[in-house]
Parts: sequence; structure tokens; C-alpha cells
Amino acid sequence: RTFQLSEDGEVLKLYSEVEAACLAGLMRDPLRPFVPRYHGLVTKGDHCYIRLEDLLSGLRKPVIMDCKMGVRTYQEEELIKGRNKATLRSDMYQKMVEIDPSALSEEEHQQGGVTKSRYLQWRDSNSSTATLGFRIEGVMMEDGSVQRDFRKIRTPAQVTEAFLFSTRRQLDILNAYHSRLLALRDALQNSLFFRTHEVIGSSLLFVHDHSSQASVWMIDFAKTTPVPDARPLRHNVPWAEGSREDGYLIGLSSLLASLSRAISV
Ligand code: 4IP
Ligand code: MN
Repeated sequence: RTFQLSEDGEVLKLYSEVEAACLAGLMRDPLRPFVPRYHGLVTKGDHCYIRLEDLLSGLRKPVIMDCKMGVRTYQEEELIKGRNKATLRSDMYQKMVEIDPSALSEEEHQQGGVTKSRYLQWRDSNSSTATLGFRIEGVMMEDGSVQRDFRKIRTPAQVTEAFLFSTRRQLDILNAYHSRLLALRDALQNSLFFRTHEVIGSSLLFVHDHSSQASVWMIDFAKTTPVPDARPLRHNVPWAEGSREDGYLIGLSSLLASLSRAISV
């Protein structure tokens, strides 16, 4: 979150037209209690920012877990760009080489670059995204250290372990997360916004602190786009190209299942 500034209990996030439109819609939707309060825009110097409620204000040494939701984390248009000889990204090639050089073809090694869609698809299939419908992007512990190893997590059992680790097995916090997700599931069912939007690259942010304050928030809507009213999404079915399904509810079910197991350990 290097692009964010914090100021007077608000967070400023670099403006995106898509994200601002989503936030405005969400403030009038049953999902409002699950989204940071949106306070409109502000310009500072050369840049325009989205003003958001600071979800961490009032928390002491918070622990934060970011789960990127959905069975894919790229938009369908990214695939189309990829097929039309999109630019090759050497930075993305490097990231793949570091984690799994065998995933790359001869040709890709020779080119020293991959398309963004190739990289994002690889990232999804190498994590729990494609199978569980979400992945843990990172965890920030109370001392401020950030753990990114979680991105390699593939199995439900590993997700349960991650919850036990980040909460230090505190039952009240695990229970609070679980109830909050159940409430979110209800709100999603009643949400016109959710029915009519493809939600890509959005995260659920799990936040708790010492005092056992614990909550879960929906964040990051820069790749969340409307679908026609006449063709609402189901969110609980696998994706096939053209369907625009995101599998958000598959991810939510997986999270609930892993949390239930953590609670019963
Ligand atoms: C990142 O890959 C994420 O997919 C970013 O998506 C994406 O930003 C980056 O693309 C890509 O490099 P890693 O997290 O594996 O490093 P998000 O912002 O949803 O996390 P975009 O621009 O697609 O939002 P580039 O093109 O910004 O590098
Ligand atoms: Mn982004």
C-alpha cells in the first residue's frame, strides 16, 4: 500500500475512476457496513485521491491479513491483450524465475519476458486462487513485519494454520471473524451491487488487535466492473471465458470452512 497516505483518520488512495464509481455505489448498498466509508475526492499537488475511512484508526498494534478474493485475479480483457502480442514484462519473468523456473517454456526463457496475463494466470494457478477462490496475499504482524510466504498456500489445512498463526489461536477473534463473514454472506445475497458487478482483485481485510477488536472489510475495487442488469452474476460457479464469473462466493465458502476448522481445533 505504498500509494496511500494517511491523514486525520482518513486514508488517501490514488484516484481510479472505476474504484470511485464502485465506492459511490457501495455507500448506497447493503454492503455499506463492510466497506470503508467513502468521503469523496481531494486533490493534492498534481494528484487526485479517494478519501477513505482509515480502518486501522483506534487500533493498537493491529494484525492484518489480506485475502485476495475470486477464482481469478485478472480481467478478461487482460487475456485479450495477452493474445494480441502484448508487451513482454521482464519484471514478471524475473518473479517467475525466482519462484519456479520450470514453469517457463524455452521460448519464454529466451525472450526473458512474459505477458502480464501469463504471469497473472500463473500466479492464480500457483496459489489457492484457482482452487479455493481466494489467496492470502500477506499478513502484517503486530510488530509491523510483513509475511508474504502465505501466497504459496494451496490447501484448506494450510489456510486454517494461517488463521491459527495470525490470531495466535485466540478463540474470541476467530469467532468474531467467522460471524462477520456470515453477516457479509447475508449482505452479499441482498446486494444489487454484487449481483451486477464482476469483482476482480478485491480483498477481504482481516484486522484485529490486542483489545480483541476484530473485523473484516471489503477493499480494493479498481478492477470491479458492472455487468448488464439483465445478465447478473452468480459468483458461486467456476469461470469460463466470456461468463465474467469471479467465484467470489467460492472463496467466501472456503474461508468460512477454514475458519470453522480453526475454531474447532
Ligand atoms: C501484481 O502482481 C498484482 O497482480 C497487481 O494487482 C497488478 O496491478 C500488478 O500489475 C502485478 O504485478 P504481484 O502481486 O504478484 O506482484 P493488484 O493491484 O490487484 O494487487 P494492476 O496494475 O493490475 O492493478 P502491474 O502491471 O501494475 O505490475
Ligand atoms: Mn492494482
